[in-house]
Amino acid sequence: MTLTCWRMPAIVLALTVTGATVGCGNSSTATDGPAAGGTGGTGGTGGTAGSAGTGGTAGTGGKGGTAGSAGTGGTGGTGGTAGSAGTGGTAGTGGTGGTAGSAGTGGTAGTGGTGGTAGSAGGPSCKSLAAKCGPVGTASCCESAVVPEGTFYRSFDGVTYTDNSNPATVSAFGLDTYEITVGRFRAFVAEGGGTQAKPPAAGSGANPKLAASGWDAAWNASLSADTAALKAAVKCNAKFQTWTDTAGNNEQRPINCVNWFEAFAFCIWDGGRLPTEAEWNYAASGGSEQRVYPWSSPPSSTTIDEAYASYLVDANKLCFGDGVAGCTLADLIFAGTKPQGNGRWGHADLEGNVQEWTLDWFATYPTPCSDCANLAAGSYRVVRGGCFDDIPSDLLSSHRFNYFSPSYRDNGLGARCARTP
Ligand SMILES: [Ca+2]
Ligand SMILES: [Ca+2]
Repeated sequence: MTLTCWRMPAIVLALTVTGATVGCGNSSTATDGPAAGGTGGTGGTGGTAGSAGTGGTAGTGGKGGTAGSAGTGGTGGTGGTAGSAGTGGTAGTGGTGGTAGSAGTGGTAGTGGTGGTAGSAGGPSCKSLAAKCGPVGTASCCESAVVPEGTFYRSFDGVTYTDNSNPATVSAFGLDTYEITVGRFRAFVAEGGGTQAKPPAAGSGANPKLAASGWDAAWNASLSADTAALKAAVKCNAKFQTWTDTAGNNEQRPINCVNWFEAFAFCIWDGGRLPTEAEWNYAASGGSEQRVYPWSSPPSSTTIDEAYASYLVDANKLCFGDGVAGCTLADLIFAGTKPQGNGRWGHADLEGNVQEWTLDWFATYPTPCSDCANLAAGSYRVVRGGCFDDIPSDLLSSHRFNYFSPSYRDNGLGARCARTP
C-alpha cells in the first residue's frame, strides 16, 4: 500500500496499543413504548435567540429526539439552548424538539435534542464565506467552542497508555470546531497573509496565560516571499493538495500542505493562535474523562470505525473516509461531516482527516504544567491527531507525532486555531 502522509511506526508502537472492544455512541436517544392508545405529545421548544452581534456566525442546533411510539402522549423534546452572542456573532439555533408519541397508552416520547452551540464570532476568515461546514453543510466553518478549565494527564487514557506522571492544568480557552478549511485559508491568502510582505506582528498570537508565546519576528524569514510563492508552496502534492488557485470543490475540505509558520500566521490573522499541545490533548481527551478517542463513551471505549473519522481502517479499507477503499482527495472530507466522531465539546475531526500543528516544540513533557508549552527551540513541532491515511493507533488521543520540522509540508497535515473564549 502507498502511504501518503508520513508516519514513523516504531514511535507509534512505542506509545500506543490499539484495542478493539465495542462501545457506544453519544447520540440523543428515545425509548419506545408499547403501541396502543394515547395522545400526541408536544413538540420541543425551540432555542431562545441569543443576542445579535455584528457579523458572527450561527451555532448549529442540536438534533431532535426520535419519537416514542404509542404513548399517553409523549412529551416533546426540549428545545436547544440559544447560542450566546459571540463577539458579534448571531445566536446559535435551538435544537429541534422531539417528535410527539403517536396515540396509545403508555409510550414515552422522544427526548429533545441538545441545544445549539453558541455562535462565536471567529475571525475574519468567514466574513464572506457561506456557512457550509458541519454535519449537513449549514454551519459556519468558523464555529468555535469553549473548552472549560480543568486538570488532566497528558497522553493518558488508562487503557492504551497508562503513564499518569504528566498532569497538566489548562485554563478555559476557545478551540475552533473545525480544521482550517480551504475557503478560510483563501480569505487569508487574498489579503496577502502568510507572506514576508505581510507577516504577523511580533508578539501577536500569544496565549494570554503563557509569556513569550506569540509570534517571533525572526520567523518572518520562514514565510513565503509573496502570495504567488505561497500559492505555489501549498500545492505540495498534485494528487492530494486541497488548495486550488480559484475557489472550487474543496472549499470545505481542510487546507493541507501548510507549514507551522503559515498555520500560526493564519490563526493570528483570524484573531486566534495555535493551541498548545496540552490544550489540544485536553480537548481530545475530553479533559479529565481521559477518553481513548475524542468520541469514546464510556471514556475507556476503544471503538473506532469509519463512522467516526477519516482514516485508514485496515488493509481492506485503506483511506476509508469517503467510504471507498483507496486514498484519494475525497478522503480529505468536508469539515464536520462525521459528527459521531466529535469530541466532548463538539470539536469535529480532531482525529483523522488532517493532522494538526500545535504551538509546542517536541520534547519530554514540561512539568509541572499549568498552561504550559515547550517554547524552547528544538527540532520538531508537535503534531496531534492522525490523518486520512493514518492507522487507528495514530488516532488515539494519547498519540504525539514527533518528527515534523516547522517548515515541513504534508498532504496529511493542517491545523485548527485556538482563541480567547
Ligand atoms: Ca477512499
Ligand atoms: Ca484532524
